[in-house]
Amino acid sequence: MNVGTTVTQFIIEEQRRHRSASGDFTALINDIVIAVKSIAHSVRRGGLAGVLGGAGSENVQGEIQKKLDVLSNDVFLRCNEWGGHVAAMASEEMDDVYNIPAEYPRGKYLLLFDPLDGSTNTDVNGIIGTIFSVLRAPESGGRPVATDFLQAGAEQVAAGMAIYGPQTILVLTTGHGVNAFTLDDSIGEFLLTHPDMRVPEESVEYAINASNERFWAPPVQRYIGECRAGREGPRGKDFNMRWMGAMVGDVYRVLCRGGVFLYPWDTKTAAKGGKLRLMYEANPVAMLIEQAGGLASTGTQRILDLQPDGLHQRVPVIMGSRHEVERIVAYHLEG
Ligand code: P6P
Repeated sequence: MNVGTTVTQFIIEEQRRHRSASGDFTALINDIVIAVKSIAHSVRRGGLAGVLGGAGSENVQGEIQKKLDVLSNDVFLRCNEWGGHVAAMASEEMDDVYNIPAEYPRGKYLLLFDPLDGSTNTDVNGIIGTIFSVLRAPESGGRPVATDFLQAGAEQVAAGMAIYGPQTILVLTTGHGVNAFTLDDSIGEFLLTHPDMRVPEESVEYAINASNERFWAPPVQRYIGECRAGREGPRGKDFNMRWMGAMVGDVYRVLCRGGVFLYPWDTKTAAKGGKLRLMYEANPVAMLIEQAGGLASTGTQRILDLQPDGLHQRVPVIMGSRHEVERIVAYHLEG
């Protein structure tokens, strides 16, 4: 009986096809996958395991941490610190860089992650997920510092996200397209179910938190207004709106059937630079979207070109179907 293509088999076969990285990379992805499986199990247990509700602490963002935020962050650290593939880690939930304990060897990659994206959904059984990004560590082999992480998103070696929904799905890119795997609980393996995902260039769906409309810049107000005007308006067709409160869920829908996801510049979050974090949210998801043929912009700049100036830097995010993002960027250029 054919088990199907596991993530490990896929990565190894992809490396053979592209004569790329060493087994070190495969082992790193395997450690990340184990962390995702463990988080998925805790998410599924929820109230049965006493992991819902607040942790009674705040993260570097000043956000109240959920118990699952803290648990997921700890799982990522435990699963990735010992293998000798990672030189250091950074997370939405930690102020500074996490250096590998002295008893373990340092590896050649930097791992960044949002261990639980959309965690305000945890207590209402909503969609949540994990986002991760892989960069190269300094060749010096020394103990990385925060500035070593400040690489443009275009430098990412790999990026991915897990969606904890009706299925547990892992979406992965190593720079050669985007593939998604579904967790088969009966054997505890992610199996390839969505090969070579492509974002349709056209779409009639947009995802935005519409309650912020009064805070948006005019180009976004114009674009969303035209979508809302439907067939009677300048677009001449009706649009649909979705908003899951978890970027991983909205972006996975965009990968499956097109659309545009926006958390644009607004006067409400302008002082902080935006809502979404560049290094471990926008960059990895932008790599997935671009590798699937879509576009990812701040509205005026390609996200993957941005030179980061801080580990927890925030940016406006507009990403998805090529023609829709191009239209929004054009509206920004018109002012
Ligand atoms: P709002 C989750 O907190 C997150 O970072 C994204 O995953 C999500 O798209 C967005 O914020 C939701 O923001 O303002 O609708 O709560």
